Amino acid sequence: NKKGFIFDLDGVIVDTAKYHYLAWRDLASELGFEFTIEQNEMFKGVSRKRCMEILLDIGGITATKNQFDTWMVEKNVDYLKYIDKMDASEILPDVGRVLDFLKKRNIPIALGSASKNAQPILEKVGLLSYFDTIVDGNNVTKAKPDPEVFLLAAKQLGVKADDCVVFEDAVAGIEAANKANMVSIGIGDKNILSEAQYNFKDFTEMDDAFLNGLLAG
Ligand code: B16
Ligand code: MG
Repeated sequence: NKKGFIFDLDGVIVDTAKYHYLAWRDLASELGFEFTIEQNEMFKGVSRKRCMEILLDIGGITATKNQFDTWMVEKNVDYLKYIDKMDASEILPDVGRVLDFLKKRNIPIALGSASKNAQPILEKVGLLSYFDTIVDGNNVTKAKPDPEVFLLAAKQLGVKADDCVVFEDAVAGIEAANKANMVSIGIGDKNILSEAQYNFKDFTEMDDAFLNGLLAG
């Protein structure tokens, strides 16, 4: 069967979490409270709106709908300033090697991310042309752990869900991949991503033999 590969963005291809953190921290400080790097862990893989809700919770702030939307826009404008400076040097180790491996074999590749800024980020780091389709926060209504994002990616690749492989760094993303009946591969801490079918610290640990096994399986 034809296989398809789906990559999450933040934490798998690039570490945009550090820029999300700076932008949320700027907003928190403007609102008069501290937002720590530890608290930022909760924001990984989570939609922008949900992050905003959690941030206000942390600050003990009740916002009107108007304030909520204004602050969310403000955070994103700030975030875009950070990502504007990104380039290929920010691609995580060996992501390029794995993408090349798949491209050489004509394997369809999708992005499956919660971010609404996915396309400009891929453009900035020069990886956009690898992706046959991009499914992101602009295309889905249900956030991970709902499998919608990955199921839509499979559909757009023209590959059956069972024949897709997902690379994810967030617990909710692994859960979404499992619900979609896809092969789930955790990138990061295997104790945190314990529900993943396979675990790798990063792509430097994933060799061609493993990738060939996925293509054959
Ligand atoms: P944006 P992923 C996620 O990316 C981030 O991990 C998460 O922190 C962020 O809130 C979310 O994208 C939405 O991003 O504000 O750019 O729309 O891991 O799903 O690629
Ligand atoms: Mg992620």
